[in-house]
Amino acid sequence: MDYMHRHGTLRSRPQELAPGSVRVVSVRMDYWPGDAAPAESTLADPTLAYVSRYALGRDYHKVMRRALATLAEDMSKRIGPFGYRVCVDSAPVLEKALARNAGLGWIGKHTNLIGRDAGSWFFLGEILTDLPLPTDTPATAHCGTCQACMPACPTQAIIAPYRLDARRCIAYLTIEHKGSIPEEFRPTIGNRIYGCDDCQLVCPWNKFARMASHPDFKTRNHLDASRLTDLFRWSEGEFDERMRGSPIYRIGYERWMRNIAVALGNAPTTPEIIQCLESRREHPSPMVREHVAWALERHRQGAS
Ligand code: B12
Ligand code: SF4
Ligand code: SF4
Repeated sequence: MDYMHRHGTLRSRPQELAPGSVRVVSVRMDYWPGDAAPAESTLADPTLAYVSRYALGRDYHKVMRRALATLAEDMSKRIGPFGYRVCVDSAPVLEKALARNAGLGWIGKHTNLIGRDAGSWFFLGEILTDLPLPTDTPATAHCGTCQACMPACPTQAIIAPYRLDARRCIAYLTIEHKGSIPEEFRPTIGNRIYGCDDCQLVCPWNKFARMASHPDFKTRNHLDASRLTDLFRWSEGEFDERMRGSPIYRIGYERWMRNIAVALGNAPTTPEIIQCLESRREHPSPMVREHVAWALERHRQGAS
């Protein structure tokens, strides 16, 4: 995530990103897929792959950017042309701080934004504009004495309330991190092959979360409850074909195989799992080979 450094002060000064901007229109878009198998049941079965709820459907960057562009066009039809720039997950924008100041919610102890009426299963996006729109009142915080997310984190990444050590977070380790996953974290990753939701699953405010209404967030490719062995058998061509249009496509086949190898190392020792891992022992990628060897060694030692 060296891009965070590179952007310097741009992160706190959106007007440098889109010259002339004086306001940010901050928006939420719900992504919880109502059609998916319950998160808890997939997490509880170590032979299944757990994919973070936000990544079960199509890539939100495209979906949300399109929706924001439509919103900006609608606004210009009503009020005439104005200057704007649409952002979704753009590295140089502090999206949660902006959303809090726009009144959309508060930053919870797990460091995600929570809305009283929406929980936290939503994405954030912005329209930076030169329109001098009226401003909203920042949201107040409502974690209170609750700390449920902190002990729920499998890798103890929430090192203090409101403080995340990103290097420990499974979302970082399985999505952003390019190299070998540090061995100390592999057992605690469990069956989470892409991202992690545990800190949000325990958050009491998510009883107010809403289902995604956008059809692009419907579950694709049975990613809500696929068998690890089935996914590990995909060729690179199958990965490209099935994951095109998904946020998972961004990590590429090698990291995908690395992550599944770790989960297979944490799965119960069965002839099918051993055979599946053995079939990748000579994988062309040294990184995949190393994770496969680790997984096989775990089974040999009876650690799973
Ligand atoms: C880097 C990043 C990550 C990193 C680090 C996460 C983190 N908590 O910072 C990793 C890879 C670990 C990650 C994981 C996830 N991420 Co992420 N991530 C981002 C990204 C690109 C930047 C966040 C960032 O800048 N962090 C650095 C710290 C310093 O900033 P901050 O936490 O945003 O907030 C602090 C600052 O705002 C500061 N602050 C307040 N005012 C000011 C003023 C100034 C001048 C400054 C300097 C600072 C400051 O105080 C805040 C509290 O510490 C954002 C998109 C974006 N552009 O914002 C998405 C984003 C935060 N991620 C998102 C999601 C969905 C996730 C995951 C849930 C994905 C998953 N299921 O696997 C997990 C959640 C993990 C967790 N518990 O946070 C969503 C969150 C939506 C929400 N409801 O909050 C975002 C907003 C993407 C989006 N467009 O929707 N993510
Ligand atoms: S996403 Fe998972 S690993 Fe990251 S802080 Fe939340 S519970 Fe911990
Ligand atoms: S689980 Fe509790 S402490 Fe953590 S973010 Fe939710 S309300 Fe706040």
